[in-house]
Amino acid sequence: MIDIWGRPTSICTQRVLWACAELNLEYNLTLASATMGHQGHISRGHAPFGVVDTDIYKAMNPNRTVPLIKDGSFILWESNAIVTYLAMKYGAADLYQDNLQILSQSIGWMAWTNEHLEPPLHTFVMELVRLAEELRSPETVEPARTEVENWLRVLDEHLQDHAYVCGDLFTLGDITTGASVYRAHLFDACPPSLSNITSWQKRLRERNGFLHHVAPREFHLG
Ligand SMILES: N[C@@H](CCC(=O)N[C@@H](CS)C(=O)NCC(=O)O)C(=O)O
Repeated sequence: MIDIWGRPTSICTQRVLWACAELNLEYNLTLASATMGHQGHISRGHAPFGVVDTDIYKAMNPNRTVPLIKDGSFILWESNAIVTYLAMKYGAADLYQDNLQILSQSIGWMAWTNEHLEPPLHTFVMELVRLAEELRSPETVEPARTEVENWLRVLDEHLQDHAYVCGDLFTLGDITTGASVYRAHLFDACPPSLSNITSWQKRLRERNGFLHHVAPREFHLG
């Protein structure tokens, strides 16, 4: 049984939970966060899940962020590293066809997502949903939208010749990239003209891990 600390509203936690679903891994999830709780963000006066502020947690993850996993005595933080570890240990055939080149390409798409999509998506979530009104900077939203759209055009062109980000088969690269692009859709930042992305997202939406851990709108808009 793998122990996971995180929260369902965290896109990084969603990646790990989706990977567990793909691999049929059993896990125990401890809700943890310094900024979000059952009702929403702390800037609106809501209580956070906590846990991350304890010394025990800091000893496992000095960043005090989520997600974090413990597999036996092995502790790991940083969501894409966790997804990669789980794939390599429990699902090399399922999540990258046991192929070093496909694994490396997947890691490339995961890094691409963190580098290019996540910063502007974070702006959407904070500025349009989570922050209390008086703490918002509305002028940051449109530049974020332009940035997301520009990078999604790169992905759409790539998907012209590929059913999934690394070729004809689903990989761990689709987990990280797919969850973030879904979030972009929810914020109307993925133009319908990007039809290759639309077809790819439709394929991802058939997967149980996506349906349970990423699809619920309240995980992104709540
Ligand atoms: N690059 C890290 C980011 C970790 C991170 O910043 N996680 C966010 C949630 S997505 C977090 O911990 N937010 C503060 C909190 O919930 O206390 C990863 O992928 O794991």
